[in-house]
Amino acid sequence: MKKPQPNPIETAGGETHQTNPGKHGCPLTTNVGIPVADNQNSLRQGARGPTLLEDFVLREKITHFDHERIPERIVHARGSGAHGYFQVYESQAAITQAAFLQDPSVKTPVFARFSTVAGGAGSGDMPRDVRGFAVKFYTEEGNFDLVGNNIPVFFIQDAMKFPDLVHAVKMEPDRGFPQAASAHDTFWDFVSLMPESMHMLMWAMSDRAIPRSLRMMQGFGVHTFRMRNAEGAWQFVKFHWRPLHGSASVVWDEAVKLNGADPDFHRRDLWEAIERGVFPEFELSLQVFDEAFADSLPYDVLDATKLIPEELIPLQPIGRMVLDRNPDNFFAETEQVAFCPANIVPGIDFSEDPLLQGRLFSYLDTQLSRLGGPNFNQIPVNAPRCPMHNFQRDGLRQMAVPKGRVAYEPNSLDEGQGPREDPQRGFQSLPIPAQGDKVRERAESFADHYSQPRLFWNSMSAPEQAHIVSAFAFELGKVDTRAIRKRMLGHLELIHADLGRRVASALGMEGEAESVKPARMPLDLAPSPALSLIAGAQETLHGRKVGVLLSEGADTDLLGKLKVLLEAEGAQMVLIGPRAGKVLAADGSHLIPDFALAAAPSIFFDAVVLMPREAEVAAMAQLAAVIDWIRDAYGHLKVIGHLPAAQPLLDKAAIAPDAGVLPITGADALRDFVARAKAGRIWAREPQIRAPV
Ligand code: HDE
Repeated sequence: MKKPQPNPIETAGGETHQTNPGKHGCPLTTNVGIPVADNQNSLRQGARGPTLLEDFVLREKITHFDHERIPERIVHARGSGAHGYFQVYESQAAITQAAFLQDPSVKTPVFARFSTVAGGAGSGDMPRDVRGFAVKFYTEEGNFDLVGNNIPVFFIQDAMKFPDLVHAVKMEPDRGFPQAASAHDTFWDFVSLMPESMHMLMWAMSDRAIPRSLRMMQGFGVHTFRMRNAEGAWQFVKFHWRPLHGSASVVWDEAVKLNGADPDFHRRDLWEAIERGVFPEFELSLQVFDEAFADSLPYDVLDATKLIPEELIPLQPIGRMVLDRNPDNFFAETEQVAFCPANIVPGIDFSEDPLLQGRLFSYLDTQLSRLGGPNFNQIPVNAPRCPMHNFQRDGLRQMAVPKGRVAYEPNSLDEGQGPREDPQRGFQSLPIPAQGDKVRERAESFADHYSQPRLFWNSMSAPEQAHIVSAFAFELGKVDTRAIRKRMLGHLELIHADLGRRVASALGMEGEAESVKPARMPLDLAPSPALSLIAGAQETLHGRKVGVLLSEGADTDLLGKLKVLLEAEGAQMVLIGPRAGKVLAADGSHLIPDFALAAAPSIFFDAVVLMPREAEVAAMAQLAAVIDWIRDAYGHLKVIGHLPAAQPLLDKAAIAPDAGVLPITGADALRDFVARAKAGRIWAREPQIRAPV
């Protein structure tokens, strides 16, 4: 028999090359374990002849490849996931019997997936959009999925409207654009005809819709749920996640540029933070209230377009989630994870929120087509980590091999070995009384659509209000149909006269608002300062990045000191050199920058430092990349530390000195820089550089 030969590939010149298979750990096989001798060439009749149908290795490989993609999620297609754990601070037995909320020593494994809503799986990370915030808790009593968003309210009140909402925001069906963007006619046409979406629109036009990092955004269960304790007593709850290292957003111009310079900005940030051991942490809190409180509100707690201000019902922190492990395989885990709001455990129950009720049906149904049949919970990322037994059988993609002749219950043939219901430990729905006629009707208590958007507007700081106005101006500015803009202006006026006037003036449409008659006149509810991200910002550099722009002749001593100071704050110093290669430092040593200037615009960093040598500055001032780097950092309101030698660069970038432009003249000045950078963006700079609207 002929010995198998390595695989020669002949070039046109007749020279024979060997493909280099690289090191290997084990034999390559087909999916049924048949060892593969040649993974370079298909089987053909003669070296230049036709390929043979008989080539089962090729056919299997290509067939598998052809089916590598599954239908992407119709919403939330673009997502990033991570593994971790959740730990309760102390027993919550008074509120709930949920097993994973009893023992502070128990670490419940979790898988979290963060997503945008409108774009496809390959879209960029930085559109103006709501972010999904979904967490699967693998508890000892089954999986609990908290499938929320980073905004506490939603566009619509009834599940019946969800397909319309999604069709309106997605690419317009005739032209196939825009991708991942709400700034187009169909979206604004729909929402302008749906007064109930006004509150969510205010949030979607706010900084919440352009988070700095998936690690730095809040999460919300949105709907009102119920919790029951072991005695059967129940209360309403709302779920809140808070990032323990602070919430933060980017500014719009930064988002636009990030989408171009690094469409994976959020995904990369999450992955790299976990790889570096800077684990994202989120605190879970509850708002707990009873029926009497719910009845006392001028709005309905079953209405997902409403929130309950923390000032009325404070958040009770109950535990912490730490995301400490990246997925091993993006497809197997992040793509195939199947969240389902209907996955709840004993101790937690639903409310009658008509949006939630529709979701209880939708997610299971979605997985049937997305994951190809009813056995998707056998996929490792979806499978419970506690035992599961039942008599469900067969179906497409069945992986288990059940034994025995009995697949039904009751039965007498399994001799008591098979699974049976357990009235004590089993899930019991709360006996909530229900009555009334069978109707298609929206409750009167859902009719107020303007009081909470007004509350939101009144709770924002001045920069946040300006951003909301700019966002409306941008989005409506991209709407072609004038009547839609006018209709929206009418809603905005009702929300708040200032908001309406400022957006109208930004659009040059003063006095053109269509008069909108509300179903119910808005109330002036007390503002909720807790809703302002800027007012509540933590002073921290934890998990943030500081970019240092170097030149030849860099001062390694100063760099070393800065690095120590930043690392003490949990921040990362990133060196940017003129090119990717080594930089000769002033002391004769060589520095290897993390990035070349061309690959690392200042949008990647939370604060920046300019450390050029004097002799290099004149040449640097000629480089657009350097001036843009500095101008962007300034325009994005970042703290800029600079050696005095960098002054000509600041002058060329037309940067006026302010509280965030700090000369670095020695070690003390480095400390001042770090202290100022911790305090975050220089909001006072914004009106100087962008005309306020
Ligand atoms: Fe979803 N939603 N949704 N949704 N949703 C999906 O399920 C749906 C809603 C949310 O990372 C789909 O597996 C309906 C509110 C997140 O995999 C689908 C309604 C909130 C994710 C679906 C809503 C969400 C989804 C698409 C109105 C915040 C991504 C793929 C009744 C509380 C989860 C899938 C992940 C995904 C339906 C409204 C959050 C089609 C019918 C409100 C975070 O089943």
